[in-house]
Amino acid sequence: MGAKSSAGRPRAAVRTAGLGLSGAALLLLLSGCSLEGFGKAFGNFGWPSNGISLQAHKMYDLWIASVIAALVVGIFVWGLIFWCVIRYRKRGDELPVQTRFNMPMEVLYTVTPILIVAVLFYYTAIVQTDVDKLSKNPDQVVEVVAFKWQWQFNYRDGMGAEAKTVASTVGSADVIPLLVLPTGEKIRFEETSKDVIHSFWVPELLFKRDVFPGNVRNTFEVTLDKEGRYVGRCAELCGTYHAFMQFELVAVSPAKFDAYLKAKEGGATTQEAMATIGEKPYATTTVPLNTRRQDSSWNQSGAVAAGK
Ligand SMILES: [Cu+2]
Repeated sequence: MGAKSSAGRPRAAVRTAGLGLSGAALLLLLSGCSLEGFGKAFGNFGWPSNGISLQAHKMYDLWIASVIAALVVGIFVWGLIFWCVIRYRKRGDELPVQTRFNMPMEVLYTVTPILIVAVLFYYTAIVQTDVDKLSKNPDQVVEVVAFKWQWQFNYRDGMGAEAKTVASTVGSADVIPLLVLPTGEKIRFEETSKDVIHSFWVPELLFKRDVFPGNVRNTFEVTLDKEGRYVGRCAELCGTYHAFMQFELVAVSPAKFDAYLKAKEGGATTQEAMATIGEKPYATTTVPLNTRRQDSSWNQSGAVAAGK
């Protein structure tokens, strides 16, 4: 009897594992075999799906693939738990066989998690390296200058602090600065701050990087793949008017971008240059905050209590 049941147990475990794996494979198949299709079918598993850069899409894929790996392991473990609960449920008052020091099992449940973590680490390292990768010859170089409490964007003729600015846009309390950039090109950002630490953040890039004062020049690159207008913010609390530090990323076609930059180089203002490429001259995703405190904009408890 003993020999028969010990041969049956591993087979049942293998069967449960097989069921779990084929279930996960079936789900993937049904979702159209793409990570994006699978993710969309399940609400992207909480990951922002509105990325607008090649880097953002890679991060999305890593997340969905990690969740699938977790689900496969989860289904397998749930299967084992339920199998044990049913197969070894209490049948009498007799003490079951006590097993200890099962070497193969102990090796298995030590090696398996290490393998899983190693594989997840491997793909994370690949995607992270890719997101952080700097090309030798970026198509555009933009110097991001942060200051209390606005942004200046300098279009440069080369890389590094020694390169020259060919055109620039600066924000004010009244006008949100527009960061016009082309799609499909490698854009390199070089960040520097005039005062304290700020952080350049466009939510749709799924990326932000701190902007340091002094001789630290943080750099990163993105390749945009979706035209449109996206709000940008400062993501590092930098003082009283931190919330005023908004800008707008305007992703346009390379042809439009070239025309825009040419107009700027010719001395046009940002608004005039936007008009020449048929784009709205001011930000559309956000508006400057009202700096003047009035009853209507000063929403402290006093105004509320007064019924205004
Ligand atoms: Cu800031």
